[in-house]
Amino acid sequence: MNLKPSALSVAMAASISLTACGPAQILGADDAVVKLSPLENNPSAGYLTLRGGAEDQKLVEVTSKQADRIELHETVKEGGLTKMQTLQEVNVPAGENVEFKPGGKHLMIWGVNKGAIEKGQMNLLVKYSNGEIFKVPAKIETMGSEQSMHSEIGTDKTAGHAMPSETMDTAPAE
Ligand SMILES: [Cu+2]
Repeated sequence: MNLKPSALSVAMAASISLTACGPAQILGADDAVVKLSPLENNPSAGYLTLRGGAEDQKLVEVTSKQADRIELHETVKEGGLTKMQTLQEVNVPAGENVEFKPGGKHLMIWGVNKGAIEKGQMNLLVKYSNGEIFKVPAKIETMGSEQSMHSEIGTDKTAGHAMPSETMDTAPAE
């Protein structure tokens, strides 16, 4: 099947923004969580929701003082193969929410510092193309405590969330 859910959700969002006459949504980001990799040298995954403002923006960078490096990634399925792509930026249309979630867009985070892990909390700095930077608190949870790593990242064999350039050869999901 070649359903295009993205086109559908864009259409739905457009009709909502036409009928809603309230104040324009304010640019920001929230709902952040970091799923800590159980293996120290493997990257952790991060999820959050970007909130579009009055004008179209792009997410250009996410950084943190409590981590060595953060990349923007997207898990994509192509003919039964699952792979991760590095994203240079993410479009955040005016008034729309862009969700980072398992199996889709996510943050890949290297070197979360020990102090943050002990506190169970870190701050993400979310930078948009207009230059605005938002500090977003993220709860740090251990990957695989209540759910297996596979179900966290998606339905595929992305255990350990291998390095970004790697293509993962997996059986079709579902
Ligand atoms: Cu990734």
